[in-house]
Amino acid sequence: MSKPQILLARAIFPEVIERLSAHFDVETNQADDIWSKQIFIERLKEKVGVLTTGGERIDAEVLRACPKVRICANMAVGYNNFDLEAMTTAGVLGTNAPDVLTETTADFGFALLMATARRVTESEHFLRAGQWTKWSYDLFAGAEVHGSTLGIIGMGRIGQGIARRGAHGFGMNVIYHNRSRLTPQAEADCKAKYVSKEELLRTADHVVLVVPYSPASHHTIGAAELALMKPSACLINIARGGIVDDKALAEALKNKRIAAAGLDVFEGEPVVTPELLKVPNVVLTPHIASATIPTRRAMAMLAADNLIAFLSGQAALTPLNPFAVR
Ligand code: 8YV
Repeated sequence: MSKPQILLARAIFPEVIERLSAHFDVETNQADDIWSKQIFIERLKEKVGVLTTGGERIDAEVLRACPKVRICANMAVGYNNFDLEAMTTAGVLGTNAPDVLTETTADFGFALLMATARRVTESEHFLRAGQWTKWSYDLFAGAEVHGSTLGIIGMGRIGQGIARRGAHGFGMNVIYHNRSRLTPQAEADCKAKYVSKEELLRTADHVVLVVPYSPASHHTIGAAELALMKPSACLINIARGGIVDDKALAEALKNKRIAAAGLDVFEGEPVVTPELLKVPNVVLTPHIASATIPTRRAMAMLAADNLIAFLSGQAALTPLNPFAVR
């Protein structure tokens, strides 16, 4: 009997392909080509499932053109590349990859905060350019991290991981804003106090963004919000491009409206707003917050396990729209 056909949209760990190949007839993309939507549709047409990364959009057009597809397994916790409503209407299951990346991503959020506050990359560029001729008392003086106020917008699993690092590791005063308040126990675990978004922006020394992207969270931080922040504050975005108005941020950094920013995600990535590339007080990384080999392997394996479970008639492990299923 022939095996069900699935598609892997991007290059992936060989051991994940091996695992999937025991169950499916697998079309891979180990050359890691970035396919146009048309090519993606061509490849997907005859498949019942697909392993996507955050880069492949699954919308009504794709679903109409590929009626055999039953599951799209995202190798990412964020799933704003899925039109979940269209998927539900079409009876297609979406799954994401939560939990396995929480601590790694929180580590990186903290790394970006540290690098931004203490001007790590800016000072390294200076040194590499041969500009370091003498020590001076204020050379690359940055912002204090320990004991400062850490404001977290978006207090899901990753936000709580960052809060724990700040409160327990660095003695920070943690405040947060979220759609809903944490339980008293969860607040106590990360020593975090719930405040309004406005109070957070006005009082935090460091603002870290960890909210999922949706039309409602588009430009959570724009010119008006930047205007509320302390001139000495740092802004960190490890959430999604589009949560911050990158043009407004570049302007705020240029005018020293805020001290610095650390960005792992961008509007229109992998293209970066050119104005951001011109300002020195921003640390820029190419969407690598979950990028350790064990974590990326666990994300890919979870996506693979979702495909295997669902397509063999069992419940998916991390479903997003479990009632969609045909
Ligand atoms: C992924 C991410 O690496 O999980 C997410 O939501 O942003 C990253 O960890 C990226 O989306 C590629 O799948």
